[in-house]
Amino acid sequence: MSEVVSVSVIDDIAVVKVDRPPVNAIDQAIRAGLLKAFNELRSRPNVKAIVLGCAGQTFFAGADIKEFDTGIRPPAYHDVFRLIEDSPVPVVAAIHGTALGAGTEIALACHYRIADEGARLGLPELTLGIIPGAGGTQRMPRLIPLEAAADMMLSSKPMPASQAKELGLIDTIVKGNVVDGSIAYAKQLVSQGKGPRRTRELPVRGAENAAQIFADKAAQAAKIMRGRASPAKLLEALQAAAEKPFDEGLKVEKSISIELEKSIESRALRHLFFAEREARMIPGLSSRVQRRPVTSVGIVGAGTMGGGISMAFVNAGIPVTLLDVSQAALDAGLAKIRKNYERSVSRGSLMADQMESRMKLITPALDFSALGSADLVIEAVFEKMNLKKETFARLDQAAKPGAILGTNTSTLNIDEIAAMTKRPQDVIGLHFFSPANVMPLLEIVQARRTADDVLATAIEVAKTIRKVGVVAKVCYGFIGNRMMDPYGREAEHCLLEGATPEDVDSVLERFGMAMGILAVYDLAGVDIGHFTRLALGDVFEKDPTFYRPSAMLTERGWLGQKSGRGYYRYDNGKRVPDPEGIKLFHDEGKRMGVPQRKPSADEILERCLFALINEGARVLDEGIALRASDIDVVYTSGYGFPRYRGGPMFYADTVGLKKIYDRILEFQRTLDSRYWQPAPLLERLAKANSSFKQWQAEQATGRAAAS
Ligand code: T1G
Repeated sequence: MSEVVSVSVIDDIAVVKVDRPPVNAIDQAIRAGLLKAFNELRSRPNVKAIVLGCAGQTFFAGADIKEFDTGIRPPAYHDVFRLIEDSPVPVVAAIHGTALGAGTEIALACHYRIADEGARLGLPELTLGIIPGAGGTQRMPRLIPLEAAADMMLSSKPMPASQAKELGLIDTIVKGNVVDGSIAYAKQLVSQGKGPRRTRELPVRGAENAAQIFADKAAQAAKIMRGRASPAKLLEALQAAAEKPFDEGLKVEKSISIELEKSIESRALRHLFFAEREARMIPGLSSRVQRRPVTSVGIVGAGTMGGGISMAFVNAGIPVTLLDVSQAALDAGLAKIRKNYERSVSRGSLMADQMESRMKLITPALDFSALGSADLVIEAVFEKMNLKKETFARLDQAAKPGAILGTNTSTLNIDEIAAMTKRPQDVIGLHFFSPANVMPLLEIVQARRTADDVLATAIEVAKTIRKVGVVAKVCYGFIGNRMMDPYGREAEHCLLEGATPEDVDSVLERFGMAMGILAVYDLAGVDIGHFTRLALGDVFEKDPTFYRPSAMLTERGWLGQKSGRGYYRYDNGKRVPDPEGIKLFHDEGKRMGVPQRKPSADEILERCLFALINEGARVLDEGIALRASDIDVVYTSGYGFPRYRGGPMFYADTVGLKKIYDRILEFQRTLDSRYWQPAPLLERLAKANSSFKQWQAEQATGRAAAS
């Protein structure tokens, strides 16, 4: 048999086992091996039943996603799965770990499904911009109710075995080794004379309510997956299941799958799947570097960030000592954490006892000495350099030798902060995004003296607390906030040229941004950004129009949502245009001699995005970010950039770097040439008709050759 597919026969039960670490992703070799195995077993009369299982951490975790870019070579999924379904003897799927995508679909093609208690089953294809393409849209609603099938695919959330059993997807749940349990189950089937049970021959469950179900789901999908094509296509395939015979429905599924696999949406989401995993790989940082243990954490500052960071750690079961200078601040911080958990309990996403056990993992403290045993201490005090330096000087005294000292600064120079300690090698930037218990991104900032084991430990901690860690080097604003600067600058300048906040934000939200940049500033606090820029020195002297609107708002105390007014007014929490603010921006623009060009929607979009991308190219050229795909991960998991566009650098490649370069040269002529200077990397790639993807591949090859 092939090295990934093995067959053994125990009494009259054949066991077909697949072993392709790490997650048994189904590729050509597995398909070919299964085809061969099931064909051979058809000619073995002594075999009365077959058990299909996998070695390692999980049953098949889906199709090998890499094959979408390299091409899916024969045998086809449909042919292999049909052969399994047509087996003359019962086939039992033995499911453990996370059966996902084609992993769930192959189980649907089996006649019986057995799972162990920890197993989960899902059809998460929409997370990759595709639909289940190996029969899942046609077979699933024949085993579980149509509505439940639609929910499973629209949510992409794997369901636990217990729920799958309730719905009829799983026949039984076994304790212990699932293959052994499945062999016993198969023997029972044989002894009871039970034969194959082909899913495709079953009627669709709940087809009579199909019209209502699809109407509801379409509305739901349109709301939660704005700008995406695949959800509606999924419903189209499910509709075919409800209305057509199996084989015709399968044809509909196949044509939709082929169409979606080529789409930019799917290419973008597949790009991010691998980009998020590649972000953990740091060239030159050997996987053999010993990680430091992190079993207890100290947090300095019980404000919004400190509270959210504490929750991220206790949610992962890691106890936290939360320190603040005053009892009042500490009580307020703890009350906010409890309020956040109470909201989750009221939504049913957390049990009350889980809330209590998490609150118990937080120990409040007023004295730095309480941090003396923590393995990792993270400072989350106000974004002021003096305060950060003072805090690190105290941490240097209080923290134990070997403790990792993290700073949650979002812009400041971490080398300077580290210099406040006698152990700069233990200092690293851990930049969380608000709300820190929710936002997936963790920008891990490697300072000049940060030790390799500290960096390796930080990357591991990110995974432990279910964050997407991306490594950046030290510069003003690291990757994310540095690129945000020119993006916000253009948005603000458009206001001085006669656009309204609504004009700017609606263009960005139509593009797919979770929220327009000006609404983001109102949420974060207009003053935060203003004072950070003020700390940069003479930026306003050099260019009085530079972020002029936010300066004017801050001067008036119109600080955004927290003061009920910023770029917009907030009436009972509802965002509404503010005619007085708009007039303020326009009058100021005229007073400063800014041409009242009232930029078009397309121009606003290009200026904001191309400024972002151009700065991204500088960040890459300077080595602040390792890969273009890292920037894409930062922006899609921390700044609300639409995942279905793949991130700013992936998006740039879809637009074409030459077009962006030419447009920047145009802006250089028509707008402020001080800002519209093409980044050298962008210029090089545009002139070479190349792309950030190609540049990244060349960098990787170059690094591999050098190592
Ligand atoms: N294809 C290729 N590689 C995969 C893979 C897959 N499906 N799943 C994981 N890997 C690699 C991953 O890149 C990483 O590699 C290593 O395995 C460990 O993964 C026809 C078309 C299973 C829950 O969407 O959700 O079936 O970085 O770090 O945290 O309808 O991986 O070490 O080199 O994520 O323990 C549907 C995707 C496919 C599941 C494990 N399936 N995978 O999480 O490990 S589409 C999915 C996951 C499909 C059919 C359609 C997770 C996991 P490297 P990891 P983990």
